[in-house]
Amino acid sequence: MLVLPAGHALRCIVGSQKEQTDGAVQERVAPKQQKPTLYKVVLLNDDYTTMEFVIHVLESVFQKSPAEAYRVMMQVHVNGRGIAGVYPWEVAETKVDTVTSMARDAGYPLLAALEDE
Ligand code: TYC
Repeated sequence: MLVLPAGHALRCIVGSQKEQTDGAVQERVAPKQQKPTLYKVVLLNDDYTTMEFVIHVLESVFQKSPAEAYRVMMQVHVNGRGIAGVYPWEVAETKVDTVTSMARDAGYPLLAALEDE
């Protein structure tokens, strides 16, 4: 039996079943789920985290180019929030944890959150 964590993206595991018919073996394979459910990692604005630090996070954690990191940082600064990246659940959750610990280590209140696609 395959046990997955609650809310895991991989919900469609049926496995393969074999049926014996007159010596012929028929195989039925459940179609694999094509796309995992994706989640947005959202950065939230605050008045204390420096722009340089947010750019550094976007480049190092979300693999943004310097120009794209600046664009996303300004989007958050002006609109209050912005999308840093879109990932499967476990990757997105790890990115949020990484951003949070980088920010706390540096003494900033920067917040990152997860959002359904
Ligand atoms: N508003 C911050 C400032 O003026 C910059 C900032 C941008 C902070 C994006 C957080 O997610 C953020 N220093």
